[in-house]
Amino acid sequence: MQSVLSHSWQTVFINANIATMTQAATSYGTLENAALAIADGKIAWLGHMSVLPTLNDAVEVVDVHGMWLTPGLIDCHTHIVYGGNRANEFEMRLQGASYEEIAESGGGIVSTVKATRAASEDELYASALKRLHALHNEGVTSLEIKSGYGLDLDTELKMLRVAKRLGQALPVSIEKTFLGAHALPIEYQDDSDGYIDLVCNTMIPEVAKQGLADAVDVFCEGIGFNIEQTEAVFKAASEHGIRVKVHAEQLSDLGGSELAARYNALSSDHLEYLSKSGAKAMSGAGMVAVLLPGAFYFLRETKLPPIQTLRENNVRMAIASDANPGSSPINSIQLMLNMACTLFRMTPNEALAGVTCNAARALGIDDKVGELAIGMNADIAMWDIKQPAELCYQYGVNPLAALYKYGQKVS
Ligand code: DI6
Ligand code: FE
Repeated sequence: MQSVLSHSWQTVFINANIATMTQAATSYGTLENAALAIADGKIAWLGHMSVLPTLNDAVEVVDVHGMWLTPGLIDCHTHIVYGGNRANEFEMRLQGASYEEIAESGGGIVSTVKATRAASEDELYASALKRLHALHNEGVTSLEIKSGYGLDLDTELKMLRVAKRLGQALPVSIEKTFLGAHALPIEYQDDSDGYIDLVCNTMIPEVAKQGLADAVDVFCEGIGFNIEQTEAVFKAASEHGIRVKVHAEQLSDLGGSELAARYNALSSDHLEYLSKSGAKAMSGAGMVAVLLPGAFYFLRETKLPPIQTLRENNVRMAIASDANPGSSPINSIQLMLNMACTLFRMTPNEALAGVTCNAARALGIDDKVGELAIGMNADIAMWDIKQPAELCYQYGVNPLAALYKYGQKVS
């Protein structure tokens, strides 16, 4: 894309170090001692200070004094809209019960479903807004939110409306994902195929009609839905022109990622139990592997996702919070950066790509965000750090110095 001429620039950051995170780049796509210009909410120019054109008086010049600019961070997998919490199950797990045992005895996702159905739209909005604030304060400018704690049409729609409203409350772009096939509601306890029928033939058409979903997701797992049911949901979504993604290979290997690859899925998420053939299929389909270190940590999982196999197969890796009440009650993207490195042994460069360019790709929005390049939205985080690895290395002191959305300073 052609750069915009300097006479139309609104803001220029000077004396900046820039981690552009461009897909092809290694080492953060670093540009040191650089400048970046914004026009019409987009990045109009970036390059070394030595080649910065002469600026006219109308341009706002921000001297960054050597701080680092990165793309605004992207959390590409969250469940932040829900009622109640599951601190009681946390205590049960500390007394020895497993996540699967709790789910099988009527706790788990189903208990959050009860609380979410009972909550008003305003209550759901208020509790989710706090979680969104926490993520935004750490530099998040784009976020995915899933439904899936309603499991009936009205509550699923209610959750998606709340997700949409959250995007109007804060300067964060929200991608909405319909996850009706998250768990089996009690009404359908002995009829999982009947529930999948409802998801495919009633819920997806209505969600599509109301334009409330950018993607459709399925929990493909022993305690979720089997391969045939997952495929039925993928088919219904595809018929309505909605891209799919999957929670797969989290607790066992059912082959959900390979199935998803056949449906041109955006991503497959979790993946601790992903096989080599699953990784190959994902690579062939250009899918993103979304890794969720918060769930790995909170469930005290010991089986690592096959990072080296993903690397060898050139599968792009994203990192997300999976913020949810059951398996990752952690609303922090900065902690995920740290955990991706400490728990998964990813490099800081991979971790940062995981919350920028690769997260954007996992959401199908990589033509707009996730990289600092000419023509991309000016969603930019400014960090008071000396080198990008600090974003992964230290946790607890927030190094965010400023945040810009569409070129406007928002914090
Ligand atoms: N996998 C997860 O990690 C979340 N959903 C899913 O399918 C957990 C949701 C929960 O336990 O409430
Ligand atoms: Fe999840």
